Amino acid sequence: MAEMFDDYLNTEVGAVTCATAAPAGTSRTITQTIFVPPNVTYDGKGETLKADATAMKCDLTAGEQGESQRPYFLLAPGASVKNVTVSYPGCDGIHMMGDNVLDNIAWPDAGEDAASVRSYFPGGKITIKNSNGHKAADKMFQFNAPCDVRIENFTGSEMGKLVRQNGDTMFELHIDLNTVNVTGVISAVVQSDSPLCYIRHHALTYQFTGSGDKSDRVFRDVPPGNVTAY
Ligand code: ADA
Ligand code: CA
Ligand code: CA
Repeated sequence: MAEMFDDYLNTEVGAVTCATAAPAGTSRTITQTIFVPPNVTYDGKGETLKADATAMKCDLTAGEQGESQRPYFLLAPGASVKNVTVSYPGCDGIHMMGDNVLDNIAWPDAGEDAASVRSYFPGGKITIKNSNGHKAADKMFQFNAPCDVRIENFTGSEMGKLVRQNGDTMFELHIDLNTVNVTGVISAVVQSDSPLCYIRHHALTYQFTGSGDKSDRVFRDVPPGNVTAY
């Protein structure tokens, strides 16, 4: 795996800590990305993680949009994380390679993004459930590779976009939003430039910042025929 993702690991992550020891369920500061091996579930047992800003290259300027920040977690294919608070500084959140589940994750103040599938990765089925995310100056969840995404029981506030398919990419992305409530949305609930972005939604509620009709921003630039309510 190290060879396959050599470029990514060297430029984006550096040294990693393998998630082997069982977390104590308290608060701790991390200085390296936590790597969760294939098909392993990391159970934080309610722990609060805080990134050491220097070691993790966190951007502490307003909006925290630096692109060289380390992720808190790197999830190998089939790996999952549950019961963790990713606190400020949010850095580059959680990187997912594909076929991952995030369950009961809180991002009280997301960094550059809260979770993403980078373009280096195969992608696959991604489930984000029973979670909440706040203060994402730009994107909450970012997808740069083909995925089948299910966001279920998610509450969020203050964000540019809940979901962003990487700008100018044309790959196929499926997004299912089930029981999702987002408030303080600045620019879109989902934004994509791809004609192959398909959205299904159920019990989705949203509130935009400012006044005026924002109805064309809910699924921004997504072909209306690709959106289904169920
Ligand atoms: C920006 C950037 C992409 C990618 C993305 C991300 O959109 O242009 O190349 O890095 O952020 O995954 O955070
Ligand atoms: Ca980014
Ligand atoms: Ca990012």
